Amino acid sequence: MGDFKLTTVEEMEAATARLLETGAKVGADAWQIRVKNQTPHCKFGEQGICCRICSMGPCRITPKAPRGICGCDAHGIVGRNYLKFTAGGAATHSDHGREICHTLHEAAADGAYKVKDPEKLIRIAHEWGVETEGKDIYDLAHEMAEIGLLEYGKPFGYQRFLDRMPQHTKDLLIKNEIAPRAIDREVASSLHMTHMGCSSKPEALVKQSLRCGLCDGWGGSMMGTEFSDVLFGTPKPIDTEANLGVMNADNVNIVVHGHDPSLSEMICEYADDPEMIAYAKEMGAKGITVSGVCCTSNEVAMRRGIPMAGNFLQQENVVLTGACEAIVVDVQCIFPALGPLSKCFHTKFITTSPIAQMPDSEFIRFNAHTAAENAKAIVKMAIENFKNRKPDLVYIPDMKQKATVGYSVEAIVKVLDGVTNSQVDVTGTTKPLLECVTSGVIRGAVAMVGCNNPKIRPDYAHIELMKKLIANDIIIVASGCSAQAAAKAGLMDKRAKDLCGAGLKRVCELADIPPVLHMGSCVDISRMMILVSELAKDSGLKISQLPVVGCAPEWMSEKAVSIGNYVIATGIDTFLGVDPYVSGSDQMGALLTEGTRQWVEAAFTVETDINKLVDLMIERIEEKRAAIGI
Ligand code: MSK
Repeated sequence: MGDFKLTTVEEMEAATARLLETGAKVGADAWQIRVKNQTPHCKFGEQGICCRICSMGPCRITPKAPRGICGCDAHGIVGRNYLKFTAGGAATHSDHGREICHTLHEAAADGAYKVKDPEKLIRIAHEWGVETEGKDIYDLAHEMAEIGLLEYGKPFGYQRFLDRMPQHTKDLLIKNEIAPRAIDREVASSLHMTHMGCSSKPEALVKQSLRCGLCDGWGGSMMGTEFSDVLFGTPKPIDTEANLGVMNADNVNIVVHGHDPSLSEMICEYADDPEMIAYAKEMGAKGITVSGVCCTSNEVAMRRGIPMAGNFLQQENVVLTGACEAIVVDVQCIFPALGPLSKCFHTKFITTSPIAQMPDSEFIRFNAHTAAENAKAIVKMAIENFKNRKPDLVYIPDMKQKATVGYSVEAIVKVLDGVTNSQVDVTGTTKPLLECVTSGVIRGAVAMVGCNNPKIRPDYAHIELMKKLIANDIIIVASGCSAQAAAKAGLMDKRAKDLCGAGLKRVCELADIPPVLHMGSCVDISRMMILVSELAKDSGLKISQLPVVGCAPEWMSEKAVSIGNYVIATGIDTFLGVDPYVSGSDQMGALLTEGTRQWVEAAFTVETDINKLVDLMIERIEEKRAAIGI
């Protein structure tokens, strides 16, 4: 292994503690302080048994008051809260996908946005039955963008991408009235069902949660991913670095944060412009470093190798380094705390979307028409802010790891072509991967996703679970902040193969891959759905029979609940390390952890003890192997 060593959670915590000392000097607030102020949490909220959907309450369920004023019991209240949570997440991801459709609609040969992967656009057009022969690629892009936008409000039919599912999965969803219709309809129907005096039957609420989640994963998110690839390129393996040490004290540091790549792609473009670099030098810096936080970071890391400064609970740390000239955000997972925190330093906190407007920020409204000039203005603003840095506040932890990222489905299929012993040509399919699984060289796969949550020691669950899984020859595909936790620790360095069991290590060597494959951002969990669908089709098995599970050990957002719903509705058992506020209803608990199997052949497992969680996953993978006789 040479000098390779994982970065430990303890080392990351020590770096954070040092940064918090700087924060204390300047009177900065921090999430660590706010967590203390907010605990213990409200027990009613934690159990999901507080209802405030009408103004007769708020009602809270207790042994003495088992029903709300309207007569709704705990099961109905927990169920409605769960569905609302899902609808919030599905709306958020899908609106991101809608923005990408609009960006595609703006693409032009001489414009800021171009079509970088025309083959993919043509492939999707063929899937959707759109004539491509003799069409200008930009005319086709605009036509496809419009068809995509209609998926949000079409009056009839299901989401087009359901045709990518194995027939069995699609039939099951249609039969059980879970197949998602228009995206906006599923979100609106969910809010209709949870209105006072509508659904209070847990089965109905859980079924709609699954359907609403599916309109995200197989609708809005999938379009977000696919059309981002068309616009910015389908990811291929690329080297980058991760953790706060990627920031450079000599350079102007611009940190991009959020989710939508339309903005960050442009920022990266201009930060690389020789004219801008010369301007930075004129202002006393040696250059410009762009790094990222959260899923915007995943997007630009996968396509450009832009380094990842950190994940969700590290967003304040980038400002606390005192070396951040601008933190530029688009949408989702952005702490409003960044406004007041930036005021303690010289940092410019720049919001850019009407969807995410925050106090104490500078708002530069970003849109596809003015993308180039907006991005240029932001980069200039950051450069001009370099002189305002206070050198005595600058401390960048010397902590970073190498990572190889960019494993789209296309890239995974390509890199694994080399590991087959097959006599027949199986290149371009998932069959080489299946061979590794059926022979037992790889025992199975885990899709690790989701956020950080102060309820779990940050990154600890992600990293410890991954270490144990790879040691047991279980390959990991990761996205979102889970992927960044892996990269920060060093698990996306190819040398991490030495931490694997003998089988997975051999595969990593043959395919020249790390044992944890970075599949992208939160919307890119749709890539994982495509991969399992291909595995099922190539093996002749049902998705639910594959030795594959999902896991979100530190999740926190509504989007994560929506994701969880579509992952189980696709047929994949999913393991959560944080309870989704359903402990107040045994009926809801039973439905989510077992009852959904009758409709979608998969369910959740909730286990807050991380050691037990990983053992349960390994057990489930081995059970699935035994059931299909491998
Ligand atoms: S950014 S949703 S904290 S994974 Fe996609 Fe990370 Fe969770 Fe946001």
